[in-house]
Amino acid sequence: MPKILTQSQIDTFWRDGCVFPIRVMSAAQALEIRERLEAFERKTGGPLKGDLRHKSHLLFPWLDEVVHNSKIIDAIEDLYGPNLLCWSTNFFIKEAANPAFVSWHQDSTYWGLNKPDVVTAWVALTSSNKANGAMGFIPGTHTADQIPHRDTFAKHNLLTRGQEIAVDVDTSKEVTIELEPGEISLHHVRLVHGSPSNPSGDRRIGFAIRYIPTSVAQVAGRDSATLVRGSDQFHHFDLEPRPTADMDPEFVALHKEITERNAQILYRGTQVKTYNDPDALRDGAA
Ligand SMILES: O=C(O)CCC(=O)C(=O)O
Repeated sequence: MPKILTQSQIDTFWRDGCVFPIRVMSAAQALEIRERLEAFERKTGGPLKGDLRHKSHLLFPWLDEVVHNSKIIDAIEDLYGPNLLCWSTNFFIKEAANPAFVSWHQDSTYWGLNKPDVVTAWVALTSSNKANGAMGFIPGTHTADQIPHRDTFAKHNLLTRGQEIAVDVDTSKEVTIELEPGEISLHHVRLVHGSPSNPSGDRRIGFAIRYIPTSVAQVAGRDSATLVRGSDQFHHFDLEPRPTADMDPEFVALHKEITERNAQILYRGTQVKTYNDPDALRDGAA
């Protein structure tokens, strides 16, 4: 018996590689999270940058709460069973009238995980729609194996390496994921997806949470994750503690160590590392 998804939503996920919209909090709760983010940004003088955009749930309890949101985790359990880790989180912030975009890609390309049992809950903290650079995907492409990608390091590409699929993508089949604040989409790690820039007058903010069953392992180095449900009998990841205060110095140090280690994984085989560049606005999705 599924916990929150209907059988039809579960079937859609496995058939298309993506299911949406699923409401996991009210619009007012999503707005409150946006306000907390923007209060921090006002205090620190501008948009969240560099490694602060990654694994931010280790720095802010109000994001740790989103990662542990029971409706989200129920949905992940409906797909991947009761023992679950949050492997990572990434903010995808597209500023108003800004050229930032996300090229067509599969998340699995550089993550170093040993199997494609990985699902992203993309949490809309603002509306996300055709007018402000919503994500689009090509249904069914998650059933393909890993597709070759090329690194472009394109200036406005939000991905770590500006990587893009090295073959033609049949965009005639594209489906746009339109979401209201407080809704999520769930997408498979092998799904071909991307998003255009945001020409609108407001920011488009998504918080992407990457969940795995505890049986998944990292093959490209030591790694850590947060246990969000059940128990971990595999011990493939160091288990992360939960923050109780914003930017707690102990957690800031831990977060730095973890994101530096993750950068080694994401950028293996290349000299360029924009992930930890304090001025980078990249989101490091793959
Ligand atoms: O936020 C976007 O537009 C793209 C997000 C993405 O690529 C991802 O969550 O994997």
